[in-house]
Amino acid sequence: MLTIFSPSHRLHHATELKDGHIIPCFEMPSRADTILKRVKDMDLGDVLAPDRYDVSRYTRVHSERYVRFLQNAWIEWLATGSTLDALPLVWPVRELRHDIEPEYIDGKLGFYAMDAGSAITSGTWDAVSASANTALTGMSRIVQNEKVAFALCRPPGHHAGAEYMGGYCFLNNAAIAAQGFLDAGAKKIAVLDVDYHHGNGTQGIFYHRADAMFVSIHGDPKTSYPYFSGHKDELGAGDGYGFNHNLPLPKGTEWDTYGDALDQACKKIAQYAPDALVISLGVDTFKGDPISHFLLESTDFFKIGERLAALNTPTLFVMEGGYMVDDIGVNAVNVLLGFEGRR
Ligand code: 6XA
Ligand code: ZN
Repeated sequence: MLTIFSPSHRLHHATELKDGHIIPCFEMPSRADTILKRVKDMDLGDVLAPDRYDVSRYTRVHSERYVRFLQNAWIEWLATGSTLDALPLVWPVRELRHDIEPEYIDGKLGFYAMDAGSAITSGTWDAVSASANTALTGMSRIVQNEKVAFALCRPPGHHAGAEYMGGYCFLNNAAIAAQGFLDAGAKKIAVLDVDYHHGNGTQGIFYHRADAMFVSIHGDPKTSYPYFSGHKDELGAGDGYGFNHNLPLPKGTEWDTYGDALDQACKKIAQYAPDALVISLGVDTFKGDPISHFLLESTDFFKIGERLAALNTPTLFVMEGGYMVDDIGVNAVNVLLGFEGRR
């Protein structure tokens, strides 16, 4: 299996607010480097650098003004005299105005963010554009007849919506790649999100559409981040009604329950019969993950890959979350080895 990887991911190295402290983000550069090392140690296949793509590929799923904001935010932040990470402090909730984009960077940060978990730093744009290009390159290889590819994206993307960042995500790599498949001629595409956290951004991007099915297995939002999406009754709207499926599971879920949910998800996807499948691959479902609450073992990740392979559909894996840095390489690559029938 081909892996696409860019060292530019290291340009994004941010902080986050946790328990009243500003700490280095759990979403840190060593994550992707650990996975890459495991890809090489296990001889998964060739590792390629991403091709370059125009921002017009990103604005197929994000608004132009949001992408412009991401490109300019760091310069605007520096102009205020700040030198530390740019974090939002105020949000347009409920009855507050969100029809006028603020002109000042503090306002823009809140306007374009769902949380304070996605600090912008000097290298953020270069890293997130390389990450989106990583997913697009994997997509393009599959269009050129590769059966499967692994886009080792970092930063992740599934919380990023059409017009907002959040949860360590800026550009929605999986959605950009899914749209890329459609633009290259696919009629139907499915995105299956197996990260511990609901992929609210991907859901939102495709919520009104029938040409993209979104299916997600995740921690129940009643008790897990992102709290405000991922319930069972979110089934899509308008033309998209019936093409969105959420399978929330309680904290403490182990393989047996997880495997049943995965079977249900695979059944939905098989019925839809997409031309290609994008997997939002989070391995924060691991029992040792520091910020998540499922209890999968490292060997369970092989089984995820085996079940996905049985769908017999061209498949692009797009890396999302997973924070137990020592084990993340083993767990992510176990999914890919399982897909290839290697254990
Ligand atoms: C709050 C936790 C964000 C979760 C990020 C994640 N800062 N998403 O793993 O998949
Ligand atoms: Zn996650």
